[in-house]
Amino acid sequence: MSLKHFKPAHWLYNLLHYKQLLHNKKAYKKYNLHKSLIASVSSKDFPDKESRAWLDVGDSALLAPQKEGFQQFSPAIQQKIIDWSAKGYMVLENYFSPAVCNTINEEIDKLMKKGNLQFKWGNKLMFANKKSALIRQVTQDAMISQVLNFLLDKEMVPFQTINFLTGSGQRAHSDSVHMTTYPLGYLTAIWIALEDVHPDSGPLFYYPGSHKLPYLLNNDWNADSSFLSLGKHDYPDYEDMVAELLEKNKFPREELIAKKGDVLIWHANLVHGGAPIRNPALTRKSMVVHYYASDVIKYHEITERPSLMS
Ligand SMILES: O=C(O)CCC(=O)C(=O)O
Repeated sequence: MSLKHFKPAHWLYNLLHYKQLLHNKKAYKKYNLHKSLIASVSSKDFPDKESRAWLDVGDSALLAPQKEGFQQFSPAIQQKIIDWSAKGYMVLENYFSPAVCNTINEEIDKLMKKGNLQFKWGNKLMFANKKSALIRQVTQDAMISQVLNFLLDKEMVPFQTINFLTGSGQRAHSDSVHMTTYPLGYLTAIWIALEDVHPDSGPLFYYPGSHKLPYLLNNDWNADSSFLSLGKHDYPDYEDMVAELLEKNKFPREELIAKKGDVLIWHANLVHGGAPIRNPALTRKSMVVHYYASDVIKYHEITERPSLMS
């Protein structure tokens, strides 16, 4: 068993970062989870696996126009909100100006040159928001926050950023196995195109409507975790299962050939990934921000670790 599968190593790490776990305290109480904040947590601790988000329980086409705050949005955004329950994503075209995108690209360059930001897991630049006020400011964009808060009817708070210089090449997955909430459904993400996307650079892809699939959690693909260790299956087993599910349900696949400044917002359970890179000479500069609702239990199903929020 490797150390990363050994839960007591997580508990020790959690203890050393205890302050960053306090966000879960109220939510554990609210949802009757009687565990220490440093303990492992997974869907096996919870009584149900259904989203309680209002636009999952009901349909945005019917509910959204009647909701207070809907009128604050432009007619174009109103339509995208109306389509949310059916599609599980929306694209805000031309949202950030080229100048803002350039500033983000320059900031990422600077952080890398100073040695403050390094590639992790291959091509991911993680948590630039913790290193840069400018990146933090982007994650707190007022209009985007209004849209996210409306979609989930909760205060949505940034958890992490991931910057890419090239396509992610990541196979199809749902974020909810990585960043999980109880109740389910209270995560959302945005992806910002920081340059025009070339079709050969490994564009982001997604399967409209796939957010309605049941949430795939550890019990479905890696059930044999014990008190001391995680289950024996590895991440590719999860990806194989998602691929099977997509094949069985015949979801259409769309690639986002985004323009610089476009923003994609996607649902907690929308299946998505990065297409294979056909031309390795091409960059595909982009930034992902994952947001959690502030008042729910936040954790990582795949590693059974509570999320650390700073
Ligand atoms: O940018 C991409 O290609 C995919 C990113 C992604 O899947 C994620 O951050 O969850």
